[in-house]
Amino acid sequence: LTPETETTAWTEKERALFLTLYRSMVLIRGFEDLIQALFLRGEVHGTTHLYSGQEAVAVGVSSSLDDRDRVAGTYRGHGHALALGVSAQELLDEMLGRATGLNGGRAGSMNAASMKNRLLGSYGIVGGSIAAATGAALALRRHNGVAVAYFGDGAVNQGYFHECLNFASVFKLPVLFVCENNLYGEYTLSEAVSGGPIAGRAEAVGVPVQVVDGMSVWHVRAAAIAAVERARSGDGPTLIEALTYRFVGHSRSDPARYRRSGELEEWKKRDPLVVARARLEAEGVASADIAAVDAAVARELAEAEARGLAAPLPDATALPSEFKEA
Ligand SMILES: Cc1ncc(C[n+]2csc(CCOP(=O)(O)OP(=O)(O)O)c2C)c(N)n1
Ligand SMILES: [Mg+2]
Repeated sequence: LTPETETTAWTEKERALFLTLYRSMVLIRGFEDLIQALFLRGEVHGTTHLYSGQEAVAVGVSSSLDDRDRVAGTYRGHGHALALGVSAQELLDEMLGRATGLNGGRAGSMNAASMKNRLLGSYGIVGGSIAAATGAALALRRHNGVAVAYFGDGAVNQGYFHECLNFASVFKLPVLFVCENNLYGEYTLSEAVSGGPIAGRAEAVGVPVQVVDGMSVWHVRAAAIAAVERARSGDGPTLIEALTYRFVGHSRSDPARYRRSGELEEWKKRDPLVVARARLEAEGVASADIAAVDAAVARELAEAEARGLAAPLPDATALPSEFKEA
């Protein structure tokens, strides 16, 4: 894998693609900052689990997928959704509980789903995404599609993880098991509650593992491309363990005081946006082009905020369409 600072003589097409990936990461970061601000103003109800710091994982993986594929995200799922092309407006309206939201304002932060964007759901049950993707893979293999499950380092101690990896391995299902290892499950260091490394668990049931730098969209993308190719060729699942870090607490009420001293600062040096900007610049992408992306995203989010806050609330007395008789 190429360190971000090395130049590899990108083609014009690559330049455009990589600037798009950068834009997607900037959008996720800006979206999460906006959600946090709106939450503090009492505009976002329920809870939120922000994706800040982990952007390179969803963006790198999504860049390896196409229309045949499906994704199961987690409650930390705003990034999973945006990386698949869900519009910031629809997702924001959903968080604001508006009728114009992705799911009519009824899913909120933790349950967003979008079949048109290949997102099966954002699973609030830890490990639930693993089961959903494994099941989806049974159907997808008929169409040469691939299923992706995002889950955290905490989820590898769930029964789902062991059962599904074994099942997918035996039946050679086309699944990418993407473990976002951000070191913590809620307020607990995963190391303190896990009897052995994550990779060993997958390898024990015949699932190969790629451990990647989860702060580099290029490292994640390269691993995902290889895993997708393996899955589509009928060779079975891969576990991608992306080493990453969340820059904020677990959820809205967590000040993250359990962090070890200096830990956040160390990881911020590998902020996926900083890493990506450095690489883009090293490849000769003009600073002005990068700044233009930043400005365009800021505009998009400001407009989305104004529109979202003005959007109508759902009719609380109307039955959601799924309860109506056909
Ligand atoms: C089955 C189940 N058990 C417990 C919880 C409570 N819970 C929510 S998030 C979380 C931590 C999960 O950590 P990890 O898998 O590392 O994901 P991260 O939040 O770090 O992305 C727990 C225990 C839950 N939602 N579902
Ligand atoms: Mg975790």
